[in-house]
Amino acid sequence: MGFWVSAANDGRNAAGHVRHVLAAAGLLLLAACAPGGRGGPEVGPADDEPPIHGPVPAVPVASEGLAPLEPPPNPDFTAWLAELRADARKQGIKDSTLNAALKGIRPIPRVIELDRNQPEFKLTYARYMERVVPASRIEKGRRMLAENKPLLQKIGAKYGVQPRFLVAFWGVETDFGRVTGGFQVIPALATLAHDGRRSSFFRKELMNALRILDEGNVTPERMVGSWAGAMGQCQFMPSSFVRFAVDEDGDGRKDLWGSKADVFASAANYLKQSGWRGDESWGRAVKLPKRFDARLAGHDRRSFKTWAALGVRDAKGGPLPKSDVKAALMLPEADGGPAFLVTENFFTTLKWNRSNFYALAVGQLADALAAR
Ligand SMILES: [Ca+2]
Repeated sequence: MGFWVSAANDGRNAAGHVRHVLAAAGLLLLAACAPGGRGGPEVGPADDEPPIHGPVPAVPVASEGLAPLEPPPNPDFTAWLAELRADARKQGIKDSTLNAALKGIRPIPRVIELDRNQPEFKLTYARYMERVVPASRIEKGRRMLAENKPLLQKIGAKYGVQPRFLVAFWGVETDFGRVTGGFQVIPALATLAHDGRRSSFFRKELMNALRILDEGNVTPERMVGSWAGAMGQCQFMPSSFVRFAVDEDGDGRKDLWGSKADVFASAANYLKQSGWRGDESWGRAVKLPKRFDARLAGHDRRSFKTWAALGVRDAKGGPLPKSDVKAALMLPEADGGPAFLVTENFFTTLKWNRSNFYALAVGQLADALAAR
């Protein structure tokens, strides 16, 4: 899913780094879609559009690697495509699907440009939150929650994911289905798979995308997404689509572009399979005592009781709940700034998108949707 802006590169591991490098390209796409910057296949968001994110499947970095940065020479695209096609056919994908999906496709130079020019940058936490959870998004999210209430409640109960979280993911990913990316996914993934930088990762995603077409879920024309192939209203990468997408409305197609039932259920299924706890929230803002040892922050879980004994208070300075629920201390800014105690659903959100900022945005948007 989303290869878009995420500024919280906590550097935990190389896979996270890949994700963040990929995610960083989002700003460029946003810039590319600014008025006047439009051209080629993009029909993306305006330049003031908050960034979009999404789950990204694990990248086996050791074998894929970020290096070498200079791509090895690739065969001519047409020859490469013929070989890919033969491989897809061997894997059981129908000729009719391959004809429809691959006929006449060409590499998209813009995709290479976006993949190559990923700046090192960092948004501050405050700036990130302004962009991802503006007041307008909270307002719209409340409206969406109300308008889709029966459907969300049904799906929420079935999968064990609270409706406010489903709406929060939907809002942060695509502004509730409004901005789903403007690239044809097959040519975009073919461009990246043919290119030398992360060929094997994107080739697998391309095969999964062909499989999705082969199942008749969507036509190649309607299969649009981000420049790196994150698709539909919840920005699933093809591998996530194959693993988690659901035909909830029962029309025989998993339609993550046009069916809200399929979108909500697929997101809920992803979260459920990743360990979501439907009877817990995600965490809360807290206040630290003066001269607090910031080295206690990180992924180590301690009970709320233990945190209270360490002097942590709720955000307004009151006592923490006397609870045995385990939480980790998250300090999104290096020095000072806000502090949060986060519980298991926060870490499940990191499986969707490995960015602390992202997970804090989803949690706080979900809270804002519930508060009136
Ligand atoms: Ca369906």
